[in-house]
Amino acid sequence: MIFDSALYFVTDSNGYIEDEFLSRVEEACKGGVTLLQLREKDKTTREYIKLAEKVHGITRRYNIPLIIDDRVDVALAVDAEGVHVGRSDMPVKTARRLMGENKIVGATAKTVEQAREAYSDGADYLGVGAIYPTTTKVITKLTSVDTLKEIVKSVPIKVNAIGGLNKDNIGVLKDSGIDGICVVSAIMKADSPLLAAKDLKAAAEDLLDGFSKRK
Ligand code: TZP
Ligand code: MG
Repeated sequence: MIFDSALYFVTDSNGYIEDEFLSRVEEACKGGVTLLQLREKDKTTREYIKLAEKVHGITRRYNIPLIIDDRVDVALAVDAEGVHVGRSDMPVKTARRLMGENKIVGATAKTVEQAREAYSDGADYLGVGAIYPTTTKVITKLTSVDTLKEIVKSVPIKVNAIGGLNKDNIGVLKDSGIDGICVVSAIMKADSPLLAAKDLKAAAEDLLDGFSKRK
């Protein structure tokens, strides 16, 4: 599936009542997000599916592919456009087999070796980070921009940077060869997710201008 990962918004519903969460998701879509991941860590399977159906209703209206974090079963249940698997989730190979060739499978990679393995196992894109320390609840280590650049050079699939990124600090990624940025709080916690997404989109386009090699 062809997709644009320039501005990849990873959601976090923590601290929001559902209506507020969904309206923030919609604002972000309106603001120009190109890819959206629903990332839920504490929901039951039933709750995850219910929320994913609602989010998919929104993303479909904006033609934005929906990626489900961690859970192939939830992705299949709501016919999401893809799934993202981390290092302790289902192996990329298995996720690819279950999702089929026409869905997006994303993977986390923190080293060149992990990146090569994810690519050969069938991943369509890699999330690499954390580039900066993050306030989002996640178990992660920092990945240097040098490692990010090595990863970009070592695989022919899209690579997105993640972790503590905002419109004022993504300059370090200039000429890194990445295909896009992933953000959680820069949009999720913004006063206006719509304006935040707009600003980030412009900043990302500026950053990626001329060198995104895998469109
Ligand atoms: N993986 C590495 S860092 C991170 C994830 C899921 C969280 C990024 O969140 P934020 O708020 O954009 O720093
Ligand atoms: Mg995961």
